[in-house]
Formats: sequence, structure tokens, C-alpha cells
Amino acid sequence: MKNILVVNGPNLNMLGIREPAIYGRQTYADLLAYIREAASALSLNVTCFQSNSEGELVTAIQQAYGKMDGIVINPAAYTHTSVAILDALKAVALPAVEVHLSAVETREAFRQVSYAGMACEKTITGKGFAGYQEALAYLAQRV
Ligand code: CA2
Repeated sequence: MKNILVVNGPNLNMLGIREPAIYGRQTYADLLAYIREAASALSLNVTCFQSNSEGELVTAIQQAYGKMDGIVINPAAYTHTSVAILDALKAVALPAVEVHLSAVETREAFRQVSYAGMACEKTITGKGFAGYQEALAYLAQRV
């Protein structure tokens, strides 16, 4: 079985609590259950990690080196600011897919820049939880 790391960034642990019009009513626990089910259906072994801290996200990506076969990442707000996360993705050089729950390209101008996306083979936006399934399916055939 291939090993995939799913990384979620700041405030995604607050899903379902506020802003349901943008992010839906389902919680972060619901997202984890969805990802685990999708991974199981694709015969992937999945490890999920969420942090509100940029450094912890960088460390989780670094620790994937030599252990994981691919990365699915929603860096949340750090998408638009973090060269450190971009550099970590480049350093481990694993096939990576960027996922956003919302259609970031239709939102504020500052959300239309993605540093992490520059190190990803594919970006999926605006599909809610289904974006994670699509990312896992891509990596299942890629790795
Ligand atoms: O659409 C996405 O998945 C985002 O990565 C979500 C981030 C946002 O900063 C990105 O621009 C796009 C926000 C994460 C969750 O934020 C919440 C805010 C309020 C209530 C619940 C979650």
C-alpha cells in the first residue's frame, strides 16, 4: 500500500463552526472521516496532520521524506504567504496535490496567489470535501 500524507493548515480545525456559506456545515472530524473512507476505497494508507503553526506544517512535510509516497495539502491561509511551506514541498520533492475547499480564484485578490501550489502537480479548488478524494485518486494512479 502506498502512503499518503494529508496536511491541513490553520483554522481548518474550525470547519463547521463559522462561515458555513463558504466552507459548509461539516466539521473537521467529518473531513477526517471522509478522507479515511476515500483513502480506504483507493487502497491508500493515509496519515492526516493539521496544525495552526507554519513551523509544524514545515516539519510534517519534512518528515514525509523517505516515509510517504505523496502529499495532499490544504495550507489554508499559509497558501498565500508561506515560502517556507513551498520550500519544504520542494525539498522533499514528493508528488503533491494542493486542495482548497472554496473556489479561491473567485474570492479576494490575496487568495489568488499560491506559493505552495508552485510545488504541486495539481490544484483542486471549489469542490469541498470531494477535492480531497480527487487529489487522493490522482496520487493513487501517480505513485
Ligand atoms: O478554501 C480553502 O480550503 C482555504 O484554504 C481555506 C482557508 C483560507 O484561508 C484559504 O484562502 C482557502 C481558511 C481555512 C478555514 O477557515 C475557517 C474560517 C472560519 C470558520 C471555519 C474555518
